[in-house]
Amino acid sequence: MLPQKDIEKIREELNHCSAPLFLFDDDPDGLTSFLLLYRQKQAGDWSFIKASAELGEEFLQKVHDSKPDKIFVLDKPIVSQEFIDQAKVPIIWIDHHPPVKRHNVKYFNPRVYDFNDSPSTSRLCYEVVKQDLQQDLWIAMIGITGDWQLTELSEEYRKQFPELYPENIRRPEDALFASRTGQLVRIFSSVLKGKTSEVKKCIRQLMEIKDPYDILEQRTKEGIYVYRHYEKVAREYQKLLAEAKEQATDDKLLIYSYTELNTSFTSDLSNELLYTFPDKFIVVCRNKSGEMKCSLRYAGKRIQPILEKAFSAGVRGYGGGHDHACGANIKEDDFGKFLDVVRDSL
Ligand SMILES: [Mn+2]
Repeated sequence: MLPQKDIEKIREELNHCSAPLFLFDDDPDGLTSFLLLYRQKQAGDWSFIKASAELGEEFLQKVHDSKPDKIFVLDKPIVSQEFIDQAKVPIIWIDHHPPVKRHNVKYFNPRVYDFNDSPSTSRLCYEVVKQDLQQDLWIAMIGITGDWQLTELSEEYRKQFPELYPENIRRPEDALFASRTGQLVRIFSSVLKGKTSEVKKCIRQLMEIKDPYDILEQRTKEGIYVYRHYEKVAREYQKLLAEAKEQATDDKLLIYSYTELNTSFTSDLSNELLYTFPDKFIVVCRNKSGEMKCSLRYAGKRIQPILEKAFSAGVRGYGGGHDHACGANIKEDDFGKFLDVVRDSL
C-alpha cells in the first residue's frame, strides 16, 4: 500500500484543482478508479484510454480541448515523456504496474516502495476518498476483484452486501466467477465495450448510481440502461466463449483466435478460460491488420520470461504485464514461431 503521506498528497492534489482531466485505463480497475475520484471531486472531464495504447502524444488533443488545470492518470502502465512535457499541466499519475521513471510528473506507485506490493489502482483511490465516500466501497471492490485481488476490505463489504460476496470466497477467481460481485465486474467491463458514444453514456450512468442493486436488479433508470448494455455485450461474449471452449484438447496450449473489428474480448475470455482450464496455457487473440493482439494466461509459470525468449528468438512484436497475465502483439507471420517458443517453454 502507498504510505499515508502519499495518500494525503493525492487527496490534496484532488482538492486543489477546479477542472481536472481524468485519463484512465479501459478496464474495471481503471474505470472504478476514475469513478471514485470523480464522485469525490464532482467536477472535471474524462476519457478512457485503450489498454493496448500507451498514453502518448495523440492524447494532447484531448488536453487541448478540455483545458484542464490538472491531469489525473489512472492505472496506465506507460505515459510518454513527450505527453508529460507537452501537456503543460501538472500531472498526477497513480498506478501499480512495474514502476517507470519519468520527469515532471507526480508519480504514485506502491511498487516504488516494494516491488511485490501491487494493490489495484482502485484500492489506492478508495484509500484517498474513503473518509467521505464509505458508501462507494462497492465500486472499489469491483476494481479490486477485476484485478484478481483479495483485500481486507472484503469484510466490511460483506457486512454491507452479504449476498454479493459470500463467506466461502478464498481465491480471487472465486470472487470473479462465483459471486455477484464477479457479475458486477463483467457489467463494468461491458460498459467499456462497444461504440464510444454508447460507452460514454454508460459511464455517465455509473457516475450517478448509488447502489449495486440498482444495476443488478435494474431498480433505477440508470441501472436499467447499464444492464441492457451489459446484456447486449454478454450475448456476443457468450458466443465467443462457447467457441473458445471448443478449442480445448489434450494439448497444454489452448489457442483461440477471432476476428472482431470493434470490440475486444480477449482479456475477459482468457480470464474465464483460465478459470475453466486452470492447467492450460491460454492464448486468446484477435487478428487485426496483420497483428495478433493476444491475451496470455498461465498459472504454472511466469509469462514474461517466455515472451522475452520469443522476442529474442526473432518473433516480431511486443508485450508484457503481470506475472500470470500478459498482453502481447505479435506479427501474424511470426505467430506460429511464437507458439513454438511457448510450447518449448512449458
Ligand atoms: Mn489495475
